[in-house]
Amino acid sequence: MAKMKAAVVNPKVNGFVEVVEKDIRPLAYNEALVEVEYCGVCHTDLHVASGDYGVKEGVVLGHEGIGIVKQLGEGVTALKVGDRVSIAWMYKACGACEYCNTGRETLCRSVLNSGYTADGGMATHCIVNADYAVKVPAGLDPAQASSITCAGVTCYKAIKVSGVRPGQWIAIYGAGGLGNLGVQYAKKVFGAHVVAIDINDDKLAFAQETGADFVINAAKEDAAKIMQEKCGGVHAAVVTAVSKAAFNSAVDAVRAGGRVVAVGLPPESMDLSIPRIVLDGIEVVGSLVGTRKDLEEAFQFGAEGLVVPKVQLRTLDEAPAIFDEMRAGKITGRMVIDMHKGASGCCGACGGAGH
Ligand code: 8ID
Ligand code: ZN
Repeated sequence: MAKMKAAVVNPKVNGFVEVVEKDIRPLAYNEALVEVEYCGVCHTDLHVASGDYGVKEGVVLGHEGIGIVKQLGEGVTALKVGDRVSIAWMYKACGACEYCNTGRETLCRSVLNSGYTADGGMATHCIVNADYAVKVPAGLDPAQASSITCAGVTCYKAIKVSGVRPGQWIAIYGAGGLGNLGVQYAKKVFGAHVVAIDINDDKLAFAQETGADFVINAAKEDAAKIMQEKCGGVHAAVVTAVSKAAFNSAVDAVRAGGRVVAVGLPPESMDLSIPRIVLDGIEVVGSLVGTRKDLEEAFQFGAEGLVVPKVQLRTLDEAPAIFDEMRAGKITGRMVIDMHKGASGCCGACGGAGH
């Protein structure tokens, strides 16, 4: 049986992630084998590895994968060998329920998620369901496409859900892997005015460079108060920060009738003042990644150069170190594993530098 190298969850090792060799299982009906080129490390991978949503020992992490189709299983019509495709959080849905049939497929009750309930893309190889692997458009750099596969599309969709219109104000809480792309989509695609809020000055400096109209360090200042003073409260807020303090602040930062879109996944509860919600007509709504169509759209804006993910390439062997850096809040932009960089079992022709 052919083998692959993969970053898997192991609660017993330091960082809860280890790189192992695994068998590549045979393809089932409508599946394809993808040779992974790049896979970004999302904070959700850190939540999964840390057991925040239950113990997932042995699962291959990763849902920001990009790779090339190498082999087709029986029945595949949607893909051909050589296609460049994504391995996104939505590994596969049922395709038949009320959610799948009403444009809300990410909410399908029998969905499988890459790197959580299905083996994901943080590996040299990954098996995908052909109908759920979204093609990467020509002209989009595959390493940058990896970041759009989760971070980009999640923010793109959340801004759609926020209902913000051109010329209105939106707050993006958390300027990390997701948030810096949220700033770019909000500004360049939706035509909104953008406030970026974080607790780290480096991430805020980057948010400012990529289009934020102004930034606030929530560790030093009262973000909601500043937004109420400077722009009369924002029309919408997208919260990607991994802290309930940011969710609470967002409710205070929006103007009457404003909408708070919850995206970050800290495993805790937020406070909601009932009079604030009722008297000011505030809406709080969750948003989960994006549909295949959302991803196609989010990719296209990347291909057109409107949104440019900041990626730093690393090796698969560095996966445990990347998780430590993310836990310590040290990453600006996205760490992306280049499966060919320093890969053992690589053809050698590139000297480990990548193909
Ligand atoms: O579909 C979804 N809803 C979805 C998709 C992908 C990721 C949700 N997520 C979730 C992840 O599971 C995670 O909980 O979004 C969250 C952010 O993911 P990320 O952007 O990949 O994480 P990051 O790069 O570590 O960035 C987090 C940022 O939050 C800031 C940090 O400084 C960092 O820049 N932050 C924190 I922690 N506390 C803050 C606070 N109180 C804060 N920013 C502002 N205020
Ligand atoms: Zn993610």
